[in-house]
Amino acid sequence: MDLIDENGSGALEMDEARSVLNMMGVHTEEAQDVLRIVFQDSKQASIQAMMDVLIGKNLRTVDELESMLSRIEMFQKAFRSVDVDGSGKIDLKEIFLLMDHLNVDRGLAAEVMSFMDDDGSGEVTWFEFIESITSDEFQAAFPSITLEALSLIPSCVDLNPLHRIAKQSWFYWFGESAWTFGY
Ligand SMILES: [Ca+2]
Ligand SMILES: [Ca+2]
Repeated sequence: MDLIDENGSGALEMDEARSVLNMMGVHTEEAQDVLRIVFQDSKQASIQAMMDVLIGKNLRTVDELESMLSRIEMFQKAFRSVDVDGSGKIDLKEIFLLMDHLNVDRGLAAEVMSFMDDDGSGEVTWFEFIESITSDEFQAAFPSITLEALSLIPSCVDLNPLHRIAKQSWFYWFGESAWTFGY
């Protein structure tokens, strides 16, 4: 699943482009300016086109852009780690797991969920995730749930129930030695 380019067209729709800018730390008026330019003659845009504007208008340096791009990778990694079952959305169960990982009181899970789940669908989409994590209000309310902390959560493999069952079977079949092979 490509989180950024959901329909795999290679080009970004307006809301996808806005979320990319959001991840890169380009917000509000600055983001509006970039989007206006990039979408002037087209209904779609590429990340490259947005970077060209940021550089062309001297809004960012090349070095800054590099670290901005690595932030996008952090967002993707964080989302994939939290979305344990790979459904493309985060449910309450997965919020519980994330709170356990960050040592945050599970009692706050419902609050975190209702903050992140902007449309009240019961699940947090990729866009809702970005909107929350980049929001000052969210950071003020849940200071330990940061992009940095989330991106350090180990890959979902360890949490995946199927993988855990597989682990138990290996242990059953091969005993202690299974662990020494890195399973
Ligand atoms: Ca999920
Ligand atoms: Ca939702």
